[in-house]
Amino acid sequence: MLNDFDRYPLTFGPTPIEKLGNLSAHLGNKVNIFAKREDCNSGLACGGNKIRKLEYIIPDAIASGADTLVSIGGVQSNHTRQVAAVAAKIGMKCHLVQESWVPFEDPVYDKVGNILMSRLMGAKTELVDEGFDIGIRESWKRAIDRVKKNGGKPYPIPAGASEHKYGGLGYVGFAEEVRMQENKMGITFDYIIVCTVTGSTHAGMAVGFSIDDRQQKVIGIDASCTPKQTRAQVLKITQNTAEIIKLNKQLTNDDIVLIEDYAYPEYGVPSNETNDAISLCAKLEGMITDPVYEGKSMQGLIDLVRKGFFPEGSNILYAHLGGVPAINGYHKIYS
Ligand code: 5PA
Repeated sequence: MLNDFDRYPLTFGPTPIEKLGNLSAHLGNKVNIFAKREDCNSGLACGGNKIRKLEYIIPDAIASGADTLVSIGGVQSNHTRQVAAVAAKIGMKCHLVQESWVPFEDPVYDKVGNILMSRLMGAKTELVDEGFDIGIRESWKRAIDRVKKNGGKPYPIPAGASEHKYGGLGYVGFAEEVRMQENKMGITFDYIIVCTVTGSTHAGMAVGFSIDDRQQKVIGIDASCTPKQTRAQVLKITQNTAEIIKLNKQLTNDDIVLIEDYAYPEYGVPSNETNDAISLCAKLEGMITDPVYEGKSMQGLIDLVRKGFFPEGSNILYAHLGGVPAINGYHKIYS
């Protein structure tokens, strides 16, 4: 499906799938839970889902003759950290707009974790006092103009590398990779759990798993707390991605499964239940999830298992998309 597209290798190769046996047992062995470790996909600054997406975007950036990647996210954005790492690796400059998406007060929030790593990799980090929005932002447009004015050649990468023409391709590849691994393992995953915010991870999976009619088994757990906008963006990227890969199937709103119940109290702020899930998973599996994204999808997974959402005996694949560096900004919750 992806043979027509250039790919710039930034990952180690197929990510491992491991059984979360202790978590499955803790939940009564009614289902078999596995994790696909996208958080271990690359040596570039701890990796994560954006590295897989960027593999299909970077060839276009290089072909454009750009010298500066310009992107945007919250102060503790994982995405911007991964853009900074890729810029360093390919020898480009990097300008990051870091907006105040999260109302979390801590004196070190804008100094540790992701933003620290981005600075270490040479990115310019511009702090902007604007609230959360996954859409196209004025601050980002201004940053692109400023790079131009200063004689640079910007290559714009939107929030989460999502609303980019090639943003969905990486996770189409994820589905192809899972099918290959299923063949080797001799099992089939009945459900795939994914944390959804800017949408191209979920969208790519919906397209990729539609090949064997599993798009409605991709269960998006919303972490944006603005689910209407997130759902609309997932659908748009799904349809765009389906078109460019010439999928001969029409995917509609019914093909996007997005559960809204776990994003509270708001984007970037964990609930007590999210923190319980993070702690349970850490203690049982030694697997760390973060308070903004993966902790919420882990909470969703655990709650859905407890509620009997999945038929007994189901094989469930939890996509661990990365995000661990942000926990440093939230140290006061966990110390
Ligand atoms: C992010 C996103 P999508 O944005 O593709 O829906 O992915 C959600 C997601 N897990 C899931 C982790 C660890 C993530 O970092 N992060 C954003 C960021 O700025 O870091 C784009 C929001």
